[in-house]
Amino acid sequence: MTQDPSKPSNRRGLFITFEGGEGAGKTTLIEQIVKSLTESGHRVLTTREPGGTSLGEHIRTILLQHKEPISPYAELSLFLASRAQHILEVIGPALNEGKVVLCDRFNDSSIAYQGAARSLGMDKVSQFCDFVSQGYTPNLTLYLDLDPEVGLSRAAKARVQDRIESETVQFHRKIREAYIEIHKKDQKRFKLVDATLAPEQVFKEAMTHIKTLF
Ligand code: Z5A
Repeated sequence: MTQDPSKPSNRRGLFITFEGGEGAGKTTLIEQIVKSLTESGHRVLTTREPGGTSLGEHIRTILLQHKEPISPYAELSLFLASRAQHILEVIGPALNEGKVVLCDRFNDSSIAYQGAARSLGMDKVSQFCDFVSQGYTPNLTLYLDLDPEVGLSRAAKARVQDRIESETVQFHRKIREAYIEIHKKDQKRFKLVDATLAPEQVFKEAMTHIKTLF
């Protein structure tokens, strides 16, 4: 029987997502991984959430720059809308073509930020994420664990704070606690990497997990 390539279960590529609080070092790590995997002959696609598509980038601007208060339910819906389009236009096709997809944030961000920090409920948000992501579960998630105060100060040095970054430290602490809870529940997929280490060490640790996928 011929397999339907549009089904996530028939995908040929690998889906790796990156999670962490502000300034944890995801962008820095992804750049190193792309270089390494490309040099080893893999076809790699990097993308990010919210964003990754034309619709997603519009949504990103609203989510990060909107000046009026946004309902937590509206906020979650916007992140999920961006994700649905991202899967349709970018993630699904790349996986079906056999690429290694490196995605900066995915479902676990919604569970930690909207589920825990915005108090919508981690289980509830997880159910919505499962519905919207249609079976596109990451093969591996690398979570960069860092004290939020250290991450926020790294991010502040790098650029101007956006709407979510400017939340209280308490808000960011809840996000870290949520990620650690996800790690405890799903240690096979969701790997914790110590983000206090120097970038080369973070990269080395990340690659030990990635190599198990090939
Ligand atoms: N969000 C959400 O609420 N719900 C959702 O479902 C999704 C997202 C998908 C997206 O912001 C926001 O949306 C985010 C979550 C929320 N919250 N906020 N704000 P974004 O994409 O603009 O930002 P980010 O994902 O938080 O990334 P970031 O702040 O740019 O951090 P990063 O990519 O993890 O870090 P970096 O740019 O690699 O490094 C930051 C600085 O630290 C930089 O100067 C580096 O040189 C330095 N760095 C990096 N690694 C190290 C190490 N190892 N040691 C020392 N210094 C380092």
